[in-house]
Amino acid sequence: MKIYFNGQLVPKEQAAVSVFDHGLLYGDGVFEGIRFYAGRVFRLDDHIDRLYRSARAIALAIPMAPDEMSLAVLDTIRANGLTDGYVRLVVTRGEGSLGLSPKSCPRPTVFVIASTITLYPDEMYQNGLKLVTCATRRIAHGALSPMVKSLNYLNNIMAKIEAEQAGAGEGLMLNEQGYVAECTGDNVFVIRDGRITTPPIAAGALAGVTRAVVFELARALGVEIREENLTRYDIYTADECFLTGTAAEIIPAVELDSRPIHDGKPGPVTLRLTEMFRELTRTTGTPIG
Ligand code: PXG
Repeated sequence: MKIYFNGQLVPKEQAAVSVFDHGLLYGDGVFEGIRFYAGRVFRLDDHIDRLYRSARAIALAIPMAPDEMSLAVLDTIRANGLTDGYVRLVVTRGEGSLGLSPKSCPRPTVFVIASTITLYPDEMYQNGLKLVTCATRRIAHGALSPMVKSLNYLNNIMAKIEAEQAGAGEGLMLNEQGYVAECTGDNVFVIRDGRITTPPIAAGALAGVTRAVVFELARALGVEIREENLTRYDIYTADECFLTGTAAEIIPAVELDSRPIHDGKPGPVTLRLTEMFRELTRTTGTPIG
């Protein structure tokens, strides 16, 4: 396996960050998870844009241009001879001395891993997954913007532990006001009376790349879609519910807190969107070359 590491493709064994890297010491850095399908990288530009926005928000100057970063992603995939898989792109504050200040870190660490991904079992796409509401609230904008895809995932990890302990497929996270924010690694949508609704970004959701694709697909289908604050009530009483994410794609959610959503089966709009999404992943994207 070849890893892109600070400008070079190196064997996995040589791709190691320092114990003084602030990405490790403080979770100081940003990342992206990107999928590629059938020799094309899905929504590469959207992921690169978000990476640079996340970095800007934490005052981290990425030492290369976005175009070069895109090429690094493509080169890494090609060097590993892959056509379908998953890319993890990470930029940390870099190596520095002990102490929070990024001033001791002269050069960010940039690495790209291209690998395969274990998908959720097919059964979950056919039958849907169960959600539970987590006691851990989504981090507030005033603490760390949930828009930043940072290396600080403890908030989500705490919620994920709760979901797993409850035997659920995913955990639903609320914000400090009690409105639905998102799941631990996915955005959430409900459908009622033929209209699709998802929480606004300001409710504490990440601006998901897959979320944006769903807006495009809904419009192509002629189905109304909007951003509006949701409470758990809206999910308990929805006709359909689904989650979106780079890893999950579009996956139906059929239960929240032991209450079946509608008839407890994936709904028709969710299934149609899933089909359309799969078609897009097969036919669009930046060629690996
Ligand atoms: N919310 C959060 C908190 C996320 O981390 C999403 C929503 C969905 O965004 P995208 O852009 O993927 O549609 C995410 C994405 C991983 C992994 O390795 C996590 C994500 C994406 C890819 C891989 O756990 N989270």
